[in-house]
Amino acid sequence: MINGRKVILSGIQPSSSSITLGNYLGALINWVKLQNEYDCCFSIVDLHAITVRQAPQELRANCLSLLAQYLACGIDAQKNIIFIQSHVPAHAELAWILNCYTQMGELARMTQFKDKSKKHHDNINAGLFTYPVLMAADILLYQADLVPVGSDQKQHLEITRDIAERFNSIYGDVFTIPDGYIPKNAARIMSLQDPLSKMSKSDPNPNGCIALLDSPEVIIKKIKRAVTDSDAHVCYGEEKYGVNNLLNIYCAVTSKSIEDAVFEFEGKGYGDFKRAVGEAVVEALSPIQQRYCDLMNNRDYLESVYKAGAQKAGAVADRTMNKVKKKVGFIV
Ligand code: ATP
Ligand code: LTN
Repeated sequence: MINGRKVILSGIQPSSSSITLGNYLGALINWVKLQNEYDCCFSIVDLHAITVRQAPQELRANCLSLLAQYLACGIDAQKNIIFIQSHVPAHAELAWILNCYTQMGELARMTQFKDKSKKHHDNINAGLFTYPVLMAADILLYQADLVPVGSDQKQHLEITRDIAERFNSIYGDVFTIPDGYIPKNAARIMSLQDPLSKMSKSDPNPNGCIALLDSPEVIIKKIKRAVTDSDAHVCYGEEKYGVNNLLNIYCAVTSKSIEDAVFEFEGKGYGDFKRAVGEAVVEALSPIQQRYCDLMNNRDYLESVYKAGAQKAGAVADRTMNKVKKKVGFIV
């Protein structure tokens, strides 16, 4: 609780110039829904992003752009704490302490570590390995009750709970034990080119992923080229991974149920279906893109948002940090 209200914390890595439709539907769209009921902290997790090599100029630009994307999607800078992770030193500080309460074996089981080590076999750094501990620090610093994320983050939430419970069992009630908030339909949006793998910001094949900032023409084209199957029947089914994914996207952006969507496309081919999905995505993203352009023309405003965010987040984080340091036995 921050002001007697339950707390939410979540974050996205500034690892690309635009977030994906997966990030939007899996995470951000829920942040917007939850911001009226909870005290929310939304972070741009740049410390996490450097577990993969980033060009400095691009990282700086991506952070500012991601902030504008948060705001353009409807995150309210007055109601919420929006901040850049590296602006609050307590994240790195608590991550170090929690590293000493986390087992190598626990971290070695993380599927994201295994996936990313395969993708970046020339840079399997220690940060990539301890990435979940930093995420645990992000969450526990703010005593978050709820963490809205896509289903790929389930395992990281479990290890966060384990670390918090272990720490509490030694030192008493220091950390709130957080729960995940994972959407039903859009928990895992898949690549349009390989519907067996997750749509991801850092996918080298741009056709697999729809960026929030893609133009209407590009969105329509990418969906038209999306991998489906030879069955030509719009329905939800086993092994119809591509069609299932498009149905999930369609339902998430239009708020329709899967049954209604299947009924709507009865007797229609994949061409009509893909056109409708493309148009629905364009309609959902266009107003966001317009707001994004306006915000990017107002750098002073963006700067004022992240500066105020750093101050507010820092104050909350320092309270937890003080408690932790005393419990561990540091002189404070
Ligand atoms: P990267 O490609 O750099 O690893 P990413 O696109 O996987 O990044 P993150 O910044 O790691 O995205 O994740 C931000 C949020 O978006 C997390 O809550 C994550 O669960 C969610 N998310 C990411 N990809 C998807 C997806 N394909 N479907 C649903 N949610 C997703
Ligand atoms: N690990 C997440 C990004 C992330 C996060 C967080 C999400 C870092 N810190 C705190 C929720 C809460 C990812 O890789 N998608």
